[in-house]
Amino acid sequence: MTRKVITYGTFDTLHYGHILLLKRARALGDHLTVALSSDAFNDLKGKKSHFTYEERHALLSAITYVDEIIPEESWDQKRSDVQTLGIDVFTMGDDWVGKFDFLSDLCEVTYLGRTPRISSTAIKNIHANG
Ligand code: C2G
Repeated sequence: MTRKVITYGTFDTLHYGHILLLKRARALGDHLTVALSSDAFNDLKGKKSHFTYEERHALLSAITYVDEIIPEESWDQKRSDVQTLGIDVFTMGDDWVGKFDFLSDLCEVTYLGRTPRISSTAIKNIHANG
């Protein structure tokens, strides 16, 4: 019986914090789906990503821990994603701790420690300042 895991995010300027999150998420089961924030949803989140959805998708597709990628287009799709995809475990970095506990009637909900001292924002600042 395949134990399916899902996680959500923008994954802009992919970095080792993302990789460590995806590695640990995948280790929670046998299959990892990443719901990748669309460019339009990033606007809703107030996030301007450096790379487009297509570019971010291409990077994630190269990661061995990622088995499937779906678009994240709204805040409200998580419940239907979990049900439709038969998800057993929902996981996010712990900057989101508690925010998605409402899913716990459908699946396990777990939060993984964020990797310190690296973020897409910091990388963009390095890039901007040369
Ligand atoms: N992350 C991490 N360590 C970092 C940076 C990010 O573990 N140094 C994790 C975040 O906690 C998140 C994932 O990597 O679980 C993706 O990070 P973002 O792309 O910043 O995701 P976010 O914009 O928080 O999107 O519906 C949920 C949202 O789409 C989450």
